[in-house]
Amino acid sequence: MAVSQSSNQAPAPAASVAGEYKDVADPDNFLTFYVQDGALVMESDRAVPEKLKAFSATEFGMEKEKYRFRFAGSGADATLAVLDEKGEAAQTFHRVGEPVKRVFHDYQRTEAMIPARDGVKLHVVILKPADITTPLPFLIQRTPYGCDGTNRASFHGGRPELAREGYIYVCGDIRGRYKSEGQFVMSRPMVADHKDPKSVDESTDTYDSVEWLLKNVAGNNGRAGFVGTSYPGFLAMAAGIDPHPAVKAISPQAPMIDVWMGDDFFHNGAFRQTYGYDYALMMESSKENTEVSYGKDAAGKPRDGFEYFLERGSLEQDVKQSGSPVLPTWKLFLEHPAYDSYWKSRGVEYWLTKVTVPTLSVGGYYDQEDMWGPQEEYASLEPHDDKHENFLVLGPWRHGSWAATTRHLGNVQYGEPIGQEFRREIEAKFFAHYLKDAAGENKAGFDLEDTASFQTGSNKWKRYVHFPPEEAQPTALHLRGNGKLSWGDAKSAEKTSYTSDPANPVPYRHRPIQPTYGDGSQWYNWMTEDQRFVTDRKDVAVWKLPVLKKDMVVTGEVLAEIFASTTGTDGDFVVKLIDQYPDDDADAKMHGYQLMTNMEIYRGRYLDGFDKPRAIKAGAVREYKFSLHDVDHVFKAGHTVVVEVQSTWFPLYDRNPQTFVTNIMTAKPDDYKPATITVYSDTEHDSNLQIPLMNQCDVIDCF
Ligand code: PG9
Repeated sequence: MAVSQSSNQAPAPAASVAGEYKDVADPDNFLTFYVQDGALVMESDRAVPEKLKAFSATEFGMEKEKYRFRFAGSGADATLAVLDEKGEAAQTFHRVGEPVKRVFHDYQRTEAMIPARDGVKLHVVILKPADITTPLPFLIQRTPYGCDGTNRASFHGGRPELAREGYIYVCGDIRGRYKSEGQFVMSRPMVADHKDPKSVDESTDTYDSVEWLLKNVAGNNGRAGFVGTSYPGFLAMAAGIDPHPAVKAISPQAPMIDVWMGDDFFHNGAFRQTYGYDYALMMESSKENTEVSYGKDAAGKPRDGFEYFLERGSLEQDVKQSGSPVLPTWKLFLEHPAYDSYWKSRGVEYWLTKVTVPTLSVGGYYDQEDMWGPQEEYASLEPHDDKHENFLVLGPWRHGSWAATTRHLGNVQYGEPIGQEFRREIEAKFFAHYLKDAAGENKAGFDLEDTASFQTGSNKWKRYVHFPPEEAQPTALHLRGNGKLSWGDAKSAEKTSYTSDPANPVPYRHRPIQPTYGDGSQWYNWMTEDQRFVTDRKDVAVWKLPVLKKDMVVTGEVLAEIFASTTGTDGDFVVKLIDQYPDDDADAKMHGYQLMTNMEIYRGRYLDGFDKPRAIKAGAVREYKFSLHDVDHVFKAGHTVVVEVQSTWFPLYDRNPQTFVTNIMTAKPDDYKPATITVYSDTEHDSNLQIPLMNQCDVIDCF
């Protein structure tokens, strides 16, 4: 490549490398390079234009970033390697055309401390487009994760479509976090008595923030929208509870709705040991995020979380050996393991009794943290949706991964950049429709009647006038003897037994297990991991249907109805619905792959009510009925349907001692005992999964 030298001898960029470059591995990712004022400039959909420093004739980089761009070849044959910190090529791009310049508004950044009704001051960063003169709506995100880094580049980087549309973007630190005053309370209960100036919660703080912004930020159009993912998703939901009249649209994305019932900290009473321990440590050790470590092993390598939590035992020991004071949320876990008023007061579902503002809930079928929240939020609001303002978007995303522009999740390919499609076709249009004044492409384009779902297996977007669609027929898939599944129920008594030993629990993902958000953590994609790594264990009971002759389309909620006994007096039930790919699948990575489509756990002590932990009578057959949540999946002809039941899922969930103790959080080593679990299949005890079939006749006629 020919590169001319500038007068100070630094290599100057060559116009010959200018162009649009496409990522070889991720074909929806592009980078553009062009020469401006003698320097090479890089921009992309998400990256605001930045001048690059020339390190050599072919190597350029950003001042503050460690990675560099290395060009080779020229013109139509030019390639680009993005080098990581070690100088190794992490990504390769090919030149595909002339440079493409995007729209980047000139966002001006200011900060303010907003007084809440009780005098506590809440910190916000405000980004206002200086290049748009018409009044604009507010787009607000409130967060416990810190707003200091919010600027023009981060807005374009995180939400490129919304940044391009032009909003007065506001990031607010919530009470007690980062630069806001007051006390942080994890999943702060809603009190929502807006008439009492002393009573504050996230919805009143939201209300006060909107009120102040309307009066103090010139050039607003009197409307506000809220967006956020996960904790900020919960905060976006809070904006819709007794909302400020200026709030015209909210999009709670992966919001937690009830952290005991089915989101971050417990699922049906089973404690999420790694997540509960790690998250409280991260959030409550200081006002800012703290890094979590499980220490090093004898060889100086990071410890495997599986061993770390197994050795310590119960949460009480985790806390004692942490070296940290007992943090407020740990205390809550230790003293309130059951669903009492402490947890109920944190449940947002109790407040969702009307659709106060247009609401776009977004959730991932593979959300490892808050899969349940968005599904439950939509379902709670739906009966009250007289004006068709309750919308749902579901797709095969992990926690928040609709923000990315990729075509796959872990090993599973979807063939389209579904996150980008959602952001462009639904999210950007939703906010423009409800918040913007002027008619424009996005304002006019919002056409979602109710639900959009990216159906896996067929890998197609579907739209439903209601979710689940009326055509879906809940159909019993029976767990028979000898590892067989059948659509017909058992005529004779059949059963399946396995022994579960808390000393040797089933890992929930491949080991080693890193701290949740630690270096190299494999937490993000564990729900799409191939289940063959545990299927052959003796403590995992497995049932299969014969290979499917026709596609089986499953859309809606899957329910587990398991009749089982245990030789112990307490126990957990994990049920997994799995799509087993054929050995000759077109995608070599998927040969024989066992992909979970639905999964959930239930803690047996709560059979009489989540607030009433009781011992189970040893040997008695009991019914365990619980939701495996929504799905929209085509089990393709040639695939096999598999169901697995097991009683440990460690260390995601703490181990159940399997002998009843008053408080599992403080269980002693001797309390943990093996137990034999028997799953029944007979006319009285018909263990089955209710599968919402869209093409029932096709499927049942197959056999
Ligand atoms: N999953 C996180 C969280 C939300 C709410 C409570 C606790 C944790 C999050 O990603 O924000």
